[in-house]
Amino acid sequence: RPKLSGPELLCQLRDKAEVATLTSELQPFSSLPWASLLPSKPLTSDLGPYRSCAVVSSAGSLRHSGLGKEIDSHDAVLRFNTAPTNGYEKDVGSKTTIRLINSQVMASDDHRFLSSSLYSSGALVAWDPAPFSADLTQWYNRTDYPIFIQYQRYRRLHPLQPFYILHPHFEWQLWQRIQDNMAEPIQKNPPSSGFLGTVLMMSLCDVVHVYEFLPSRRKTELCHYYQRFYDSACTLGAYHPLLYEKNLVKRMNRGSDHDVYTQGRVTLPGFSKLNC
Ligand code: NCC
Repeated sequence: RPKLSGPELLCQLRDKAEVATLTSELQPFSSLPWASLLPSKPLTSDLGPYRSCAVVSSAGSLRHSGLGKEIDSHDAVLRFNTAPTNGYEKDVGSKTTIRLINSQVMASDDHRFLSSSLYSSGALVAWDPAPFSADLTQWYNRTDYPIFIQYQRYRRLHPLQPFYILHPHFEWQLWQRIQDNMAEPIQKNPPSSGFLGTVLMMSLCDVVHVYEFLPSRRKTELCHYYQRFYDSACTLGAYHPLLYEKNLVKRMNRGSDHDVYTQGRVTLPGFSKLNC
């Protein structure tokens, strides 16, 4: 199979990995008593389009980056899971437009998902590692973590905050893009939040800057910028096909290698700006 060029990869992603979220109209959710807690419209019709967007990985290499001002200068900023801004503004900024969280974060008592103010700014988007190509009913009856129970609780406590759930089809479509572009078989686990969020923003923004997904010269074993925990698997991946995701992002990068080296910054075009 011929190796796709950066522009070809971008077009393939645009055409074969469509961001979708659950809506109150969608079966089997529409027949559940709590269906009305789900948004009536998909995320892509409610949010954006934005001109410029920043995706802030949670990598330890953001520490001492001084990228905060640059990150906040974007029209929209996406952050992940429990990544804080308080106390880290100089390196990661303070604006949060969207927070993408995995179902583990919603379920664990440690993260105080229902009560912590960490989750209250911007829109929330949650996802759960659904079984590969399972239908929605199968997934609903056997989620990895109790995403739907926690979703209902959160929505009742914070009814005004926009809150979406990613359609598992999107996870596996993206996974398939990764697999089809790699010579070897990759593990059958969904992409990391980092890759899901990057493609989500490419669907909403004219231009996307991703920070410290491809590590800069600050590359470190420190897992997160906000925690004293060291593990190189955070950057290279274990459960998620992270290394392969990074390989694809590197191929699609329209910025310079120097930008990656000094700022940890990748520049990706929004899907609406592509000429395929
Ligand atoms: O660590 P995590 O990811 O929350 O990081 C968000 C995204 O940033 C990118 N990243 C992070 C650290 C690093 N050194 N390099 C990076 O490139 C990755 O793209 C990552 O996706 C997740 O993807 O949801 C993940 O979540 C954590 C954990 O569940 C949450 O942080 C909540 O505590 C997972 N860790 C564990 O399960 C122990 C992680 O595997 C994936």
